Amino acid sequence: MTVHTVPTQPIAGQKPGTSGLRKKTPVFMQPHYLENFVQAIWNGTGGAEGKTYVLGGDGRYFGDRAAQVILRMAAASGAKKVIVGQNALLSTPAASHLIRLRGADGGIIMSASHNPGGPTEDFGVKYNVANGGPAPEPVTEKIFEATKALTEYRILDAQDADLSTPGTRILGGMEIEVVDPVADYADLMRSIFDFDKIRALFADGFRIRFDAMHAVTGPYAKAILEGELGAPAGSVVNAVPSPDFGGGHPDPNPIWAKDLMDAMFGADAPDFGAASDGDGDRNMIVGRDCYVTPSDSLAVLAANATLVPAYAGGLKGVARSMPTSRALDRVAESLGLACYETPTGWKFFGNLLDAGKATLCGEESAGTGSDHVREKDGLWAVLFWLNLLAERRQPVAGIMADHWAKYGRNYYSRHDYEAVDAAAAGELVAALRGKLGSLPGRSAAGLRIEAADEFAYDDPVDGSRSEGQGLRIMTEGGGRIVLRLSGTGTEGATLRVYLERVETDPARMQDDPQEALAGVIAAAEEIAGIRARTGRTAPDVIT
Ligand code: VG1
Ligand code: CO
Repeated sequence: MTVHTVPTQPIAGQKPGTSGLRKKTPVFMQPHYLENFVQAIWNGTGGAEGKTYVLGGDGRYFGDRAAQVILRMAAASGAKKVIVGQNALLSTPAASHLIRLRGADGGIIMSASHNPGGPTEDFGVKYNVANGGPAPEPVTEKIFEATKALTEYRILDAQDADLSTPGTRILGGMEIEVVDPVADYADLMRSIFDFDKIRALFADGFRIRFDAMHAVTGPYAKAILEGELGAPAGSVVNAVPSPDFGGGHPDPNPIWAKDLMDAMFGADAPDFGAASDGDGDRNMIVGRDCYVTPSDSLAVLAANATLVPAYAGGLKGVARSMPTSRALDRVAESLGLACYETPTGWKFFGNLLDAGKATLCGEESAGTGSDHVREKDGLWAVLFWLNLLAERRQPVAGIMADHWAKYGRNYYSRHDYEAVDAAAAGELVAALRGKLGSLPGRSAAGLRIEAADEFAYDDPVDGSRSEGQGLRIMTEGGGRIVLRLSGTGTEGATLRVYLERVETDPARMQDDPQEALAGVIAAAEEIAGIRARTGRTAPDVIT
């Protein structure tokens, strides 16, 4: 087997975003595109020589081909070993766990997460570091710098490695260990939750519908929920990962998981519904006639954490991304816990988890997780809910009502304007940034603005500073408007507008968040001129 050193040139735009490098699949399939980025990962992280990596992905189109390229490149650069999920499948949290469990130097996850997959949809590559978490900004910065200085990449000339059965193979001088993607992850879940209690819940007739959205969580949910915990066969739907996610959009929210919403709000609804995304790190929670927003779910998990064996001793602290609602802060305050506010993206939680400053973290985009891995974890969140339902034996709606009565309710919604003209979106943000200083003291749509700024984060562990992390406008009565541009889209710009308002009077709580937020929505429009600047009359997706 020969090692080829292939001359190449830097390819513009290989800058990792919120979560790795994401592009349209045909872009990733262009000559040298994937190879350049993988070589830049090695070059930006001190080389692959002697290293052990974990490799897997969410099963989307091109993942099987990309895995073979990455393996041949790892072998050509002298890696010692790559641990690969069978058929190149690993959910993101399972990959994170495997890196930690095996003490690997890092890992590559082939996924564009909640973005659709297929020949004309999206593909992505993310590099995780030795703690199991997404590479932090200083590392992604080095990788990006390396993409700009490439002159060659190294790749082995070899047949495809057999990834279809567990076992050890040799590729050049490198060992490939193909592992069952589920087994180690299932062990970890067993060590965190009270499986006996959850089994008893199902034995009493509790019904769940878990929608794997044709994505990677299917095999995990089947094995754990149906196989081990005794949920009736058929509780997990859309359980077979498909390269284009059954033509769907594997983003677990009320829009893209509409089937699940219909089932949970229909006649004879199950007791509990859940879904996860393409790579299995997101979760959606819905009770019978009761959708739980991700921000509320995070707050409920924090408030009930001691019901779960692994967290019975209490939490060290909690953290949320800046746009996530402040429902978590209320729980933290009442429990006397530190509550950290980080920029969007899981990479910012890693240091807090490593330093033991936080146990539980979450984002408004349906991501929750804890210090058991260094990624958000969809199925973990579902098992957490099941554990607390098994303890409390109350409907989800009852748990939410109790929670709001005790802590108040943070009405919350995110309005997304997708594939907006990138220049127009940039101008919108620039114009708003320019007038932030003049907003405090003024009113918009009858709401008094108390403060406005652009969020920057000083990491309390390594001292690094991340600027330009979203524009925040605080209104009277604990309301908030946040605007930022997405870092995971692959077409034009996606403008995210996050809206929040607090209600502490149970007598004034209402059901529909859009109605409860009408004033804040009007204020956002008046302040930012979204319609005029984007040419849109309404958001594309409201969650
Ligand atoms: C989005 C979410 C963010 C999440 C990221 C990755 O980023 O807002 O909270 O961490 O996706 O999630 P952005 O930059 O588009 O707003 V996943 O499940 O796609 O890895
Ligand atoms: Co994801």
